Amino acid sequence: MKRLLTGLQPSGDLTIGSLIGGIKQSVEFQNNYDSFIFVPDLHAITVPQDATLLKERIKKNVALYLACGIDPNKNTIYLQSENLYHTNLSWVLECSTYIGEANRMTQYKEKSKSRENVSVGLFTYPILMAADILLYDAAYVPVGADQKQHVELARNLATRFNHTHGDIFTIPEPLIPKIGAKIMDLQNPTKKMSKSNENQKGIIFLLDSEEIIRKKIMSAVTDSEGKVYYDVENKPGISNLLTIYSSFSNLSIQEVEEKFKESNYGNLKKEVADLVVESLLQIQKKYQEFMESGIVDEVLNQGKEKVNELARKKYEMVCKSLGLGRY
Ligand code: ATP
Ligand code: LTN
Repeated sequence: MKRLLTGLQPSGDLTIGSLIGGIKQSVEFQNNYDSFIFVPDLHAITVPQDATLLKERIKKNVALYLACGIDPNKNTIYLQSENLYHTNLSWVLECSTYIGEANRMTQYKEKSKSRENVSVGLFTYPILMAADILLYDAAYVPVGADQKQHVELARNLATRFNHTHGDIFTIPEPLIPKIGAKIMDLQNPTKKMSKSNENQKGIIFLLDSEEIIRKKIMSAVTDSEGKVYYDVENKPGISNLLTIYSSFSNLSIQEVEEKFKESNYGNLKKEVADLVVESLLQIQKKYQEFMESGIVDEVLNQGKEKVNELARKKYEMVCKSLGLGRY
């Protein structure tokens, strides 16, 4: 069975963007692939984090994965920092990454623009991501559109390494959702909804209360035309709402457009809010149950043991091919 792997940074609370771009695809494919889902906590510290909050978020994220439908019997679930081979392999890959290709990563350019003291870790983060993927021979990596370039870097690094050192790594492919590859900020619909945005009014977090979700959706920025149809370029706000509805209802964009073609913006927003509230309240109920049970530690312990063993084998192959150590 081919392997599928993804991770969601605990750098902020998870949003409906994280659900649609990352988790939903893993849930859909968990019956068909050997699925791995992990918490890339080392990625989160590429920017400063509060230790207490980070620790809480790591547990919350795992409980949220489960609440969103990730089945612990069908998935290997683990923390990146509990497997030292991720950073070991990352170093090896850094040594075969060209400065030029690392410099081309657009997310780094974006994220470093708005900060003063940019860490080297933020710059090398895509290489650690490549290690996360290549360590386990993942064939497919479900991610939102913003992560496509990083998966492409992982492909290039794997291809280069294999070319020089033998057939060591599987070449991974990104799986980008057909609908919802980029959920936009409700207040600024030309910008990705991102959990680390300063202004939280445009972001729907998975754990937002019903009242907050409704408020955020009802005050989403739209346009003045008054007609509901899908046109990302000229109607980014309305198109985003249609996309959100489509992702939560599993209807196609055309079906959603048809459903709302006679609606005014107020009605559309209300229906989107109803659907999002219904879905998130169900997730939140399950989330509470998982947080209160001991299941999070249980699945993480199992995952830790399994992935350390797999990673050790792969890392030894890598070392051997490079002449490192005494293999
Ligand atoms: P940050 O802003 O801190 O970088 P993020 O919100 O972009 O975080 P994650 O939550 O770590 O990112 O992303 C998890 C997965 O969800 C990734 O595959 C990412 O591409 C996807 N994702 C995140 N936000 C969106 C979005 N707005 N639309 C679609 N996919 C998204
Ligand atoms: N960089 C990703 C999170 C991430 C990831 C990964 C996703 C880290 N390692 C490996 C898929 C596979 C993000 O910021 N969303």
